Amino acid sequence: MSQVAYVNGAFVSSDQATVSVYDHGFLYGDGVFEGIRVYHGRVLRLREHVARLYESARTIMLQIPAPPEEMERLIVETVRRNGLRDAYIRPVVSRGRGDLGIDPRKCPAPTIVIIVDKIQLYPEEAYRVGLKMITATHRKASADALNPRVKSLNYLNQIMARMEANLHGANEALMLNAQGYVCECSADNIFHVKNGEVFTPAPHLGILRGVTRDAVIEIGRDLGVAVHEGTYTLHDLYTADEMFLTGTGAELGPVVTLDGRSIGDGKPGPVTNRLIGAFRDLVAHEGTPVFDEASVR
Ligand code: PXG
Repeated sequence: MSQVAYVNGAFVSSDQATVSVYDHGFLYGDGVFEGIRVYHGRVLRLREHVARLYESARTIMLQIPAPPEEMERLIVETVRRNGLRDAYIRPVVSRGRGDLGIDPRKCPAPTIVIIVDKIQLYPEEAYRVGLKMITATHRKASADALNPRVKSLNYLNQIMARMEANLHGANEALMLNAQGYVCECSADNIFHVKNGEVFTPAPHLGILRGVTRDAVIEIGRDLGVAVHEGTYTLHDLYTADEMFLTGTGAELGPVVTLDGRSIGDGKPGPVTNRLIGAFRDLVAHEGTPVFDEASVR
């Protein structure tokens, strides 16, 4: 079914939505984006996602021609026009239309697109029995090449890793940084559990600082579980009791094998399941209401 998308000031049917072939987002991946979720008619952590969008844009010197409050309003309005109470939102801001050279000075106006649709990243079954993961040979781009903190339209590094996962019949690929430390998955953050404590790579190692990651750190601490942000190797992961990934699209997904090794007893573990339950509670109560009746439920 066709959805409503926002494109440069107009709401259009997503079937008919177009951007120029000269758009530098298309030609060079020059732009930034976000992935946001709507649960029960409320947008989860809208302010945090929009703040990250503007931070990504700032680093690549892309001036978004509207203040963040206006972007928040546009996002909510696009969801409202779609009428979906549970959905995935994809705001994209590209450098805009230019010529065939890379020079961004040739692009006078950014392109702003907001897409709203459904998303399911991994099969339902994977959440029940757990995800299979491999470590990619492709390393994360280092922060001095293309900082992973910037959620840019350049996803080829991560896509190369995901293709490795596909070739191995795995659901996801784990990525290491150039020094060999654990960073994150191709499109999700990674956590492991050992002796009842939770561990996740620190942002300075070169990861996208996920909004879901931050929410899980918060939830864990609220539950009285120790959560550490540090530097970990594959050995730490192979010998963990439990593992899970986090992302807006993926939510919390238990990981039960990594590089052919079972993690713990090879089943989603108790700490993971507890955090999944607490995350479900959080999305049932938090968020910016889209529809008038959303606060009533
Ligand atoms: N790391 C990377 C590299 C990501 O792209 C996350 C972590 C999780 O961040 P949030 O803020 O969502 O908790 C992401 C975001 C896909 C897909 O199709 C996934 C993302 C973005 C775009 C597409 O799998 N994940």
